[in-house]
Amino acid sequence: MHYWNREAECVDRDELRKLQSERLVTTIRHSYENVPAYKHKFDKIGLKPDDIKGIEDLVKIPFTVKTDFRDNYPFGMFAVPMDRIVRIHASSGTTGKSTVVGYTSGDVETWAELMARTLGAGGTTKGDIVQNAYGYGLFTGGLGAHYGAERIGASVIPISGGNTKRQLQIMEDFHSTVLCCTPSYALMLGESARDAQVNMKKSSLRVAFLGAEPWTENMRREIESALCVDALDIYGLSEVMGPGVSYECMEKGGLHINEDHFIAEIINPDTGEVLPPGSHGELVFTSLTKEALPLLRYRTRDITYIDDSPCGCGRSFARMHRVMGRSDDMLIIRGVNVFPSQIESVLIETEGTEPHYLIVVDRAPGKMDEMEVWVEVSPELVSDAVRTLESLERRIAHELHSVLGISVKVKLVEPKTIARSEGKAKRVIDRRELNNES
Ligand code: DLL
Repeated sequence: MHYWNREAECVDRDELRKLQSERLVTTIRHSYENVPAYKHKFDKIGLKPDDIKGIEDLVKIPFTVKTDFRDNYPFGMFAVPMDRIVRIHASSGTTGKSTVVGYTSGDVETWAELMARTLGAGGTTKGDIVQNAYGYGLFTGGLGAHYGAERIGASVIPISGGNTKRQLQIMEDFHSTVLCCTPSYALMLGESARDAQVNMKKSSLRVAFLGAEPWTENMRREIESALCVDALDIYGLSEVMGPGVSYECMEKGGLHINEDHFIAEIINPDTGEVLPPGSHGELVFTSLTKEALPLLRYRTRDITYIDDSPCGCGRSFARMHRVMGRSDDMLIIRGVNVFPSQIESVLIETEGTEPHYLIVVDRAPGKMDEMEVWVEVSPELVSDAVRTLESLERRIAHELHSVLGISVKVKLVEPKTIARSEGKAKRVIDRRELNNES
């Protein structure tokens, strides 16, 4: 039998609302009493924890945003003493400072349960062999999927990302039945399998749990046919927990939100106004059970809509449509969050370059994302030896790699070749065409 917590996932929606209200009240008190940043926000508008009596009072609570993490870097958002923290993860922040998140042992337990639900919704059982190609490390993907698979009792192969040839070899030799990785990596594995003439129809692989970056229905079709699997979308973000926030079932009609642990809202990103179910807008989460890092109305910047109609699978949790875009300028390159401001800060500190640059992102069919940064060199440098220019290129690429954690191609261009703009500068050309379909 595959893992399925029916009691939680098929809960009656009236009961769910009651549970959310109770848990919200506890979370508010915990946040107010233990996180000065939250207390400060409440006090500033004269809001008392007692004013929040249930979910109907949610709108009174001020939003939390990514910069709150930066302002309280590294551990200021934690609501428990460090001796209760058993795990720390981090993801990129807007200015190069990471967003740091912490977990108590209770939080790690909850995370494992929610990831078990996620993998269970695609039919994972303890008999499965899970090839976990999400990166292990500060990124939440690797350990998140790992603990979920272990919770089910499946056999986990902690292979982490990269080394495609080896991935395919292990997949064949170990008879992996489940794959966890980013959708772009799944595409690449599919392409490499085809090139190496691996017959995926004969492979044991059955299902893939893909997330950490936006993808499309077209990509789903390609991955499903290249790898001969069901490809399911999984969503999450470090601040909320990591993967396991929402997950697709085999109906493939949107991602069920783990509503007994998180309240989701959709707001107008410009005004902050809460929008009714079915409206497109920015996704906002409030955590209900988190101990180390309670999150109150956290603005994800992810654009989607919520469908609370019943699903054919029997789960009663509302579904979010696959993420359709972001309301800020964050790029996700091979699953890694990248802000143009991080690139800008590297260029500003590099002598010999002008503050004019262009970021070009592309993804050839079946290939991984590529990022190229075009940088104008200073007029004085143009006449210099090719060697000087090459070394400048290498220096910038090296610096960008150490700041972003991914490799980037750098192309030096002549002065005044990057188009100037009078309005908002267009710094990014994203050719991945993710937004042309839903
Ligand atoms: O990407 C957590 C994760 C790991 C999710 C593995 C799924 C699988 P962060 O690095 O903090 O956390 O990045 C969070 O990634 O706000 C979205 O913009 C984007 N994202 C995550 N999952 C999806 C998805 C992990 N399924 C940011 N579709 C989020 C589209 C996604 N975007």
